[in-house]
Amino acid sequence: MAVERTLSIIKPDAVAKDVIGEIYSRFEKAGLKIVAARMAQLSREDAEGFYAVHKERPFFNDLVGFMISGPVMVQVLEGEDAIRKNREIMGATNPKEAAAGTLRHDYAESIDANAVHGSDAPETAKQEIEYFFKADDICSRS
Ligand code: RTP
Ligand code: MG
Repeated sequence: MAVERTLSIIKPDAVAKDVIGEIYSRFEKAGLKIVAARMAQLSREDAEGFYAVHKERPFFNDLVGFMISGPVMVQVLEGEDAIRKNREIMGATNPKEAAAGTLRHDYAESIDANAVHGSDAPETAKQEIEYFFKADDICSRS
């Protein structure tokens, strides 16, 4: 299985709950190494650009409003099968459907305030990493 990189965001709800450390611990225990990280207060423009793929969806405005409601923690995770593994650790989009032991089961309030984001495919991972980080800001650890 190839070593991959994926973009992860700890959303404003989970930052406000002070569970950054617990979420990082889940990543590390699963073999996902943090190779770049920064906290950011996204502007409306930043959030709209990041979620541009959802522009026509009915939840777009709420999603953008939520993502700018407080600081987020953005990180690049590196490891074998990192994209799929991170999605597995995150759990289903709707926390009511998320399996026990997943981040969204344990830390998310609702489908809007759902604690974490993770890239869903290699192409989106590449685009999303480039959205937040310059190549020089990422430290390879594999
Ligand atoms: P994410 O992109 O944040 O990792 O989440 P995801 O892949 O599991 O879900 P996606 O379909 O990409 O949707 C992005 C975010 O939009 C919000 N959402 N709300 N009210 C709704 O029906 C609805 N559907 C999606 C969620 O916060 C989701 O994480
Ligand atoms: Mg998504």
